[in-house]
Amino acid sequence: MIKRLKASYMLYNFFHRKKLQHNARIYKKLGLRKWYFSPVCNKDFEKVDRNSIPKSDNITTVENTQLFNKLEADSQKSIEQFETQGYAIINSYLTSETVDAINNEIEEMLKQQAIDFKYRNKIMFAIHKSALLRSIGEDPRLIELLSALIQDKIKLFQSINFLTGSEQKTHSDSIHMTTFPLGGLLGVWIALEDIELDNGPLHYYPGSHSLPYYLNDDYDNNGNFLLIGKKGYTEYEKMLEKKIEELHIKKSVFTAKKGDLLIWHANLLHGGEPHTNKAKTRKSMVFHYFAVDRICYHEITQRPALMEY
Ligand SMILES: O=C(O)CCC(=O)C(=O)O
Repeated sequence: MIKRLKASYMLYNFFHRKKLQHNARIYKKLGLRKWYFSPVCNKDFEKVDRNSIPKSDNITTVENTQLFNKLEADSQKSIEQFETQGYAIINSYLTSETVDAINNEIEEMLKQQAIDFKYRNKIMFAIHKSALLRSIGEDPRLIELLSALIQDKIKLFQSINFLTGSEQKTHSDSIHMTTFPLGGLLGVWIALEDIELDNGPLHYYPGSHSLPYYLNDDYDNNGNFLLIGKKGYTEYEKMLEKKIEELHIKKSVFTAKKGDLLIWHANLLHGGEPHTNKAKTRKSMVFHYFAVDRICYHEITQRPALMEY
């Protein structure tokens, strides 16, 4: 019950004013009567015109970005179909040496207990501990390409490192990391070793980003004035499973080579396949980016997102 109390999140947020100024500025611009520490969810924006938040100016086109122009034709082609497919793959984005350096860094940080696993097998926010990881997530050429893909200025929000398959059921990141207007998030997934069918590859549903954004409303998880919704996360997963079945959409599996990178759209349905061969690891890294000129929050828990500046 305590975990559902909006007041407990508000108290926590109250002491993180600086990291919540980003949203507060936009609330003010929109005339929303909301404190920086208040709960926030999609319902708050029902009456707000999405065009009242202009997109960032001066964002170059994908074809004019430095990274795009250095890529092989197959990766360029994949990036060009991002808008229709909701994902793009860049083959051999990182060199084998860079990937080895990342894996060594993770191993060393685990040994030093500078980082640890959360939610079973996720190493969260290692970018806060490693300049190397942060420099990869914040590589200006990658940032430029990602910004061009959504024609909005973006900023690295979090990293997740895995040594084993996530085995996470199909979801859209927009239930976890949401924006107003919707769509201001990108995920970047990097294979830190070869990943095959038996060590839990990433899966995704091409084109699924064009489906509606399924949010708290869609599985009766809005809660009330005092409490966030009471439906467990498995209820969300079940709702999506049903939608996928009804819609007959087709799954793809990303069997990746060490250093390959996949970008997903804020609403692309994706997850992790079963990791059946436990003799193997599944080393990978995810970066999530928020569009800086949007309200950034967590729909499922109705918390504003704490942004590092
Ligand atoms: O790496 C995976 O298997 C899935 C990761 C994922 O779904 C996510 O970070 O949103």
